Amino acid sequence: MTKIIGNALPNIPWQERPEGCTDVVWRYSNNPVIKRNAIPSSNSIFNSAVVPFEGKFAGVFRCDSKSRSMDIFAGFSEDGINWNINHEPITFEGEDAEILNREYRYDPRVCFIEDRYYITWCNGYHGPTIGVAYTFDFKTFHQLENAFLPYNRNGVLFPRKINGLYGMVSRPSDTGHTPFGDIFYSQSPDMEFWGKHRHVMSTVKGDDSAWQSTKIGAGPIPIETSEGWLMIYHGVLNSCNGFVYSFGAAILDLEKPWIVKYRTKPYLLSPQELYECVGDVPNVAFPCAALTDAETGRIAIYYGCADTVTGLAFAQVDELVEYIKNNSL
Ligand code: BMA
Repeated sequence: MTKIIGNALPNIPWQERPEGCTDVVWRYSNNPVIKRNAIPSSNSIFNSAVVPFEGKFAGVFRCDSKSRSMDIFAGFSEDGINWNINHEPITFEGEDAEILNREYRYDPRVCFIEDRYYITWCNGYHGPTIGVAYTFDFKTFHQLENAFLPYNRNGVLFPRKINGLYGMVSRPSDTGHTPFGDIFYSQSPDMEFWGKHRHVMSTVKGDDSAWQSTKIGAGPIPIETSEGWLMIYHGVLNSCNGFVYSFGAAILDLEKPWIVKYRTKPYLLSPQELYECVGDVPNVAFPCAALTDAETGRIAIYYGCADTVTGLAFAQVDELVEYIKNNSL
């Protein structure tokens, strides 16, 4: 039986798999949990990240405004389902005005490492790259150097040092709606200088696993388990109506996370419900966070739906890992 290596989270949001459902990942019946207009200025709230915080929950949310600018906002919740999102975006402190200058910010991830919460996001700096900051309290945020040169997206930290170095996966890309993209692993002694880059995995060519044939990108912070790092990631198919974003999962080696042990051939969840198929960008299921309870093996996945609202889905770690192994490419 696969175990999550981590903390218990007795108040994890949870709903049992619905009767008659055979899927390994199932949706919350009251989706979406965050509506597009949850704050007065927002056009849409999606691709957002949540963590346990002081016995409750906190998060960083992508709220696109009604002028269609993209920024990230802190928010808080008693139960992980009902959220109070600040009406003003996060302002960052830091050493260098050049780096603090805001072009745009989107698709945040939040990762607790050692004593603080690190935030990574897609940060505009002459094109998209990976911004990095930390906070202790979700009130004051300290911005560090951008991790990489442009162009890059989907920078996702690992929750502990591996072989003495911080680890991050990312997806080198281009300035636009990138028609390619593989996942790479990078390492850092100090969260500012990143190197020792390793290729993790590529798209799948042909129609063997078409949902991940155009580009792939890491989603939530990888979950440490007794079988390896459980990495939930999105994959993109290019249809005659444009990109379709689904998600699957891989198991990576614990000490060498660039080694892929298993990787799902079928998707785990694809856009099928109305709120995933209809919105500003139709047919997008884009996971950015997962809560876990090491005691029960429960996983709650937060994902952006149609670039408009935020949904919640659930899985049980032992079932999920078993499924990944039995349905691996
Ligand atoms: C990607 C990012 C995501 C978005 C997706 C689908 O390139 O911009 O934020 O969810 O496209 O539009």
